[in-house]
Amino acid sequence: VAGAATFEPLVDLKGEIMNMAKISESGKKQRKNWSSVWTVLTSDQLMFYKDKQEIGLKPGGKADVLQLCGAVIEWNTEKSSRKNVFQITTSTGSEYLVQTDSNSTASKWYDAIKKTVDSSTKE
Ligand code: I3S
Repeated sequence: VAGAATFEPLVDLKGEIMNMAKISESGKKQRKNWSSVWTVLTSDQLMFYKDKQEIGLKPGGKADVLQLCGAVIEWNTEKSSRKNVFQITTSTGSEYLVQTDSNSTASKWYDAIKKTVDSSTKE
């Protein structure tokens, strides 16, 4: 149905552990502090959960929820010495670094997030 909300991810990706550091909040720089998070992608959001048990619970939990509409995703080699780092900048000016040592896992998530950014931005 045209215009109906869908929560099916374009690419089914959920519940993988990655490292995440939020480096700015609404345009304000924050101290980099890496943490391990369970990462879930939906049709228009990316969620970072500290606790696997919280995946699938209603919003309002402790997850970091990024709206991907209007976001930008780019590989980044400057802001960390770690490998396979990409940065997501949301339309509200928050910046997140995401990283995992596995090249293929990082590429898979990068590609899926990019697709989701593109599709949710043109809607
Ligand atoms: O950009 P920085 O300051 O080199 O980032 C490092 C810091 O976040 C560091 O925390 P402390 O400032 O508490 O030492 C982290 O432990 C490092 O992992 C950060 O560097 P990398 O290159 O891992 O992002």
